[in-house]
Amino acid sequence: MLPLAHHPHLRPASRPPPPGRSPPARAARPRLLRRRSSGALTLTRAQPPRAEAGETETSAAAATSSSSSVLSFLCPLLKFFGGGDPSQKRNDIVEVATSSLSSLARLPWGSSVAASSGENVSPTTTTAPALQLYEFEACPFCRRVREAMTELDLSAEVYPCPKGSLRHRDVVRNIGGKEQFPLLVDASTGVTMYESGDIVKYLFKQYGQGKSPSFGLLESTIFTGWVPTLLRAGRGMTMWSKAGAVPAEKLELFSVENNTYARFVREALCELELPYVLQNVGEGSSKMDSLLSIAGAKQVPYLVDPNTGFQSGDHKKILSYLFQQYSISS
Ligand SMILES: N[C@@H](CCC(=O)N[C@@H](CS)C(=O)NCC(=O)O)C(=O)O
Repeated sequence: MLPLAHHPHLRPASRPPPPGRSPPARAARPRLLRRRSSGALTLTRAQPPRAEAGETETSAAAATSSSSSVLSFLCPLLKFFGGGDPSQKRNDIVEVATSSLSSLARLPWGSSVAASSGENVSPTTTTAPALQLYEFEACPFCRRVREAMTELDLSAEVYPCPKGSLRHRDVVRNIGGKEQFPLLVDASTGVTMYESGDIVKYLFKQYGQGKSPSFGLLESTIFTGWVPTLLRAGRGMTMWSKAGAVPAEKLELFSVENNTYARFVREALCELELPYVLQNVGEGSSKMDSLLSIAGAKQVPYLVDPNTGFQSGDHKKILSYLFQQYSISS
């Protein structure tokens, strides 16, 4: 299936793109059933699996709604404090310290594989995963979904939707009628859904081979989910004002959700609104050998840009490459 952002029946954007930037894509709205879940709207074409009996639906819903309100206050504040040009030279000590503390706050989630997805993925630039995730890096609810994907050893096409997004937010509105993140599209089952808790349960039901989300994953968002958002001062939240054109081919990132250095690269890809294939390679991943053969080492982050041939496992080189290559001036 074509990624939604590349759907052939796309309408022109309501906002003009900046120079050198492709026009935003609009996907034809799929036929969706609507149901109420946890007080929020979930959209689905096929009925997603129900939550396991005994799962803490109510507490997760309560946690979700209170953390939503915390964030609605936090996000504009972070934009104020965390503003600035993400392409500028950074203070390495502050960067590594804040990202390491973020990783600590999210232990033990998103580091290792808990259940094999059974996904037969060969991580090459030609493989298109069936899962499409519309998200932004700083969003704690999106983080929970990426953590679950790491635990399930799942890869996904990521369509970053930072604030100020020129393309992907339009696509999300067209699919589900509102800008809410995360939004998951599973092309292999036809399921399309909002609500991070529902998405995590769906992924485990569909790809977890009987396993459940790891202890506390669903409930943890209210406690420490916001910590990386806060510590990273809004990095991976807002589109960079000089973000340039989108390349023909998706970039490919080997990443572990809770890795200190992989976080920097995901933040940059988000700030540039660059779609990419996220190859989650947590500890125990079936894709480790492929990473070894591509990168020469089992290390993350590792970025491959099929548009230019750029490949690197050095996060500083990757950041400087991305902000140079994909700025308006390039
Ligand atoms: N209950 C939802 C909450 C999702 C949510 O509030 N997401 C925020 C981002 S953290 C959002 O979509 N905000 C709207 C925006 O960014 O425009 C979930 O768990 O997925």
